[in-house]
Amino acid sequence: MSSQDKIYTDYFYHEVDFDKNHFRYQELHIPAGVAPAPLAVPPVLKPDKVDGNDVWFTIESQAGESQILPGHKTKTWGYNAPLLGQTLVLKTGQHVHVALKNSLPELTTYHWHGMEVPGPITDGACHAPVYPGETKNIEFTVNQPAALTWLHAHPCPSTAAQVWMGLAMGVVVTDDNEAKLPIPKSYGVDEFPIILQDRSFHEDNQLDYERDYDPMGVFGNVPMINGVVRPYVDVTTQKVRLLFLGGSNRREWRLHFDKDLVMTQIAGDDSFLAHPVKMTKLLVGPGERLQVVVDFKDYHDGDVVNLYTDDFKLISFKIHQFEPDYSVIPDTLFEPVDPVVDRDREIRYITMDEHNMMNGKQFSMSRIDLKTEVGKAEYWDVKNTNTSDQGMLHPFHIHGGHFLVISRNAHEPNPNEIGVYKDTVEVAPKETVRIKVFYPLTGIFMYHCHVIEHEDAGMMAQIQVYDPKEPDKHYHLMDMATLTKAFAEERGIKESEVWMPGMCTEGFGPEPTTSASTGASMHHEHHAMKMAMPHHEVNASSGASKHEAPKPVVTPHHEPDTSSAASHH
Ligand SMILES: [Cu+2]
Repeated sequence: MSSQDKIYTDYFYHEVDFDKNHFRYQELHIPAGVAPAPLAVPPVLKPDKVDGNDVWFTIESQAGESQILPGHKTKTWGYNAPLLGQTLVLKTGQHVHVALKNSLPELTTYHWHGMEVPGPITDGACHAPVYPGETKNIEFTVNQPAALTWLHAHPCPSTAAQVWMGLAMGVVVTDDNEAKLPIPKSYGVDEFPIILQDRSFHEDNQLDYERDYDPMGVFGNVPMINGVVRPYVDVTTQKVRLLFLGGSNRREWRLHFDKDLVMTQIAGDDSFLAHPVKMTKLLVGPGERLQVVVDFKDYHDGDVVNLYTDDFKLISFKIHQFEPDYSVIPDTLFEPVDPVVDRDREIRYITMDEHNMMNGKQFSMSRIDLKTEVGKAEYWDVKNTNTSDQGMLHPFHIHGGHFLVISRNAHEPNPNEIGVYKDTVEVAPKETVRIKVFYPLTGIFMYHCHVIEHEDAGMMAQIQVYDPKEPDKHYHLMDMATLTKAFAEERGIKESEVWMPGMCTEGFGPEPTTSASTGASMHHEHHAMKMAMPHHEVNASSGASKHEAPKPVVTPHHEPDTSSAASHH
């Protein structure tokens, strides 16, 4: 029996843990007057220059305006585009030179999520700021299998705010293995990147992240799929490959088609699956990428097949005439290297805890939490310690490397996470996921929850991956004082007025009384942030301005408040 004969019909997670059951969950809706529109397919970014195996690109962060809703355009940010970006296509083996240009009014960083690049500068998290008007150059060799990875801003603790404005784009790695596979691969014809996001729009159709801020994670109430609210796809081939990217700050996408049309998952975050997995339901968490092939053979010219998240219609596929396609997805797509873990190597224990902590601590840019030798695989047991009945799925992500999922609570992992390189894995409340981690390159790398508000607020830590010849290599690291000063100068305000969503860790930021933001108010509370509030205290969607919102609950103690409606973190 082939692995493809079995069809899975569940999301592999318990419904009680889904974000829709959470405090302040926002239902999606289509605002009045939004007409169906073709799915935008980001253009492929053209290189500045190609010379043999070397290729040069410029990626420019820029501010612009986008017609997302009828009426006023929305002020947005993007890469070589007003919103999101173009798609960067790289080939395994290429040596890539990138000029990172910042034309935004404030500092940003360029993080290669899923790419095996050295840290901390090339990796592009908070230690690698590019200031307004500056261009910085990086280079790296692509040394990983075909995958959809992505580039996004990562200036912790303002990552979420910049991604919310639009700083995210697809980075597709191709290789010889993919070229040989009989799967759809005509970009924009039968292969579509699908960046799944949600946003809320305020007066004049503008985004207002600070108003929407919620340390438990920000939901938007309008879908934005490749920047389009109500997209359709013209299907002109029998088989179509969809490259889903979980680009929301918080929302999980629970995808399924009309009549439970089968999706054949062929790839995960950082590689193809060893063997394809057929399913009718697919959960895409923040930061994750999952590629599926759908076969429209039972449909005809004029039919429409819809893709939903829960019961909300997300994308319509309009079937046109197509040639029959007798190709068969092979039983083996990829042969992952399964590195050996040295017998004396100890298991690492990582916890994602309430109050946005990791291993009981909030993130500090200047603290190295772990050290490991480059190229040595090791097991990590990643545990979600949420115990309240509203505990969330936390998508655990590592920079700079990849992992194999070994087990969940000592049982088999989900079928679609076997034999695939991943960098982000959903961990359910009270669950321990064992992963086999492999860092191929040296540097300092973050690992964190990819609910972006959680990472900004502290559910993040750093590992130094060292060469044994240089175990104590010193890196120049960013710090909150420098970051706050830079944002103050760029925004023309005092340092004490700088608001960053998750600047909780080192005691910077405005006084609690001057801001309604739950996050800002908690900055001074260091390790005692109270992430949970009763419904009547703070309502992120109330529309109250930052000077009118009710005073958030701040508990200057470590003890969880068991009377609270939801103490997730
Ligand atoms: Cu989280």
